[in-house]
Amino acid sequence: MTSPTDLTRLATDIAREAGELARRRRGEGVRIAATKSALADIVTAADREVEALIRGRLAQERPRDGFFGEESGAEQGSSGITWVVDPIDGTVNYAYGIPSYAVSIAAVEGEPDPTRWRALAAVVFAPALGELFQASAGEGAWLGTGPDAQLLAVRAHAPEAGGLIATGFGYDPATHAGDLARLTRVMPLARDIRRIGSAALDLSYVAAGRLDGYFERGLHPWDHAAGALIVEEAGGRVGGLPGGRPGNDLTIAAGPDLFVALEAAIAARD
Ligand code: LIP
Repeated sequence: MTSPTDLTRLATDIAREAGELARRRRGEGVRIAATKSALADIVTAADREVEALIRGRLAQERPRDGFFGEESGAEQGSSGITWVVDPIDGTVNYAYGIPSYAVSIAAVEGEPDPTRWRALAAVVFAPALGELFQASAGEGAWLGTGPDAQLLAVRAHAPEAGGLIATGFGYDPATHAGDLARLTRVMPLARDIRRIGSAALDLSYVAAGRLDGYFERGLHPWDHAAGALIVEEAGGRVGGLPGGRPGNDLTIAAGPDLFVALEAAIAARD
């Protein structure tokens, strides 16, 4: 059985290659290839090209593994391992020329179901920012690789000042009232709010102590698969609806103390 660190090493090599392709294509100009769930939910030609590169390299290196990607769908494997991939997380940032976008690659074992899988390896690479976050199950979470890598730890929560909390809003305007109501319930816990526009980077920043917490409704498995393992390996908690796993209904990530407060505030009803 391949070790989590071997899977992370492979994911790191592929993420670096994919991220450089994304960065190069950005410099050449971005073409919107289609819209998906709403007019604001775009996919660029680079999203599709980067995912094809990732999928091809994984098929070459590990042909028996499954694949679950944002742009090209899912394919069951026979090895018990599935790769969950967002080729460019933060697509709107990417299209607008904002550098906060990332290649997100996770390897999970078991059912390719986010409520049941166990994450083994995770890489979030932001090529325009030159930062790579990675984690292997049981081996901690790191910024960078090799001897210069920095071990990550979530920030200890100081409730008196409030937390620096990130969130996001769905592409569908019909969901905004609920998102804003949820934000209103969280504000008493916050010193301020950040809206970065990439769930993979939001989660990686919680792991790095750059954010105290993050919550968002409407994420897909490829948005949170890698970042969730990075948070957990940095000593944080990741969940969804009370007692649940992260998912489309809700994703919450924070240090242990703030996680409990966020979960309660979001679940509270007036
Ligand atoms: C994005 C997420 C972000 C969310 C956006 C979108 P994409 O993923 O990373 O947190 O607010 O609505 O879902 O579409 O750029 O891969």
